Amino acid sequence: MNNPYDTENIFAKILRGEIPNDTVLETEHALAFRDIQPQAPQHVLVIPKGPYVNYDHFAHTASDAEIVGYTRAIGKVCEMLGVQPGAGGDGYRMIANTGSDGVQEVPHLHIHILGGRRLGRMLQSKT
Ligand code: DGP
Repeated sequence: MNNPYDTENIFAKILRGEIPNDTVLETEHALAFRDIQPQAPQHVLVIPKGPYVNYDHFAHTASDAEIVGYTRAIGKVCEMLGVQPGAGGDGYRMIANTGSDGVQEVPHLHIHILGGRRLGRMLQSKT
């Protein structure tokens, strides 16, 4: 599996503090910040701090501590945004666009958490 990581991608620059961001949460293994082009009232990106291109790269090569830390950070962000259905929220959508078919613009793993409105069907029914 070949997942070359571009250290000049925009999220790498955010992690290095070279570009500002609207931070929601920072932990040992993750950073969450508001998307610059929000598509819902709540639109937060959660990224691991390590150099992972996409989720399958992360799942195959990250340490257990990174995987747990990243996953817990995603859960914490959902809690902070008040979108958890089990805690009175109205729900949310998690998206990880990956590669060319997934129309991934930034080659550093990021999960979008979107909420605050009805988001419609996941995909238009084209096959
Ligand atoms: P995608 O790779 O297609 O999942 O989308 C990348 C997202 O990243 C897109 O919603 C816009 C967002 N984005 C791109 N550049 C920046 C930036 O410099 N700051 C922030 N906060 N978000 C960005």
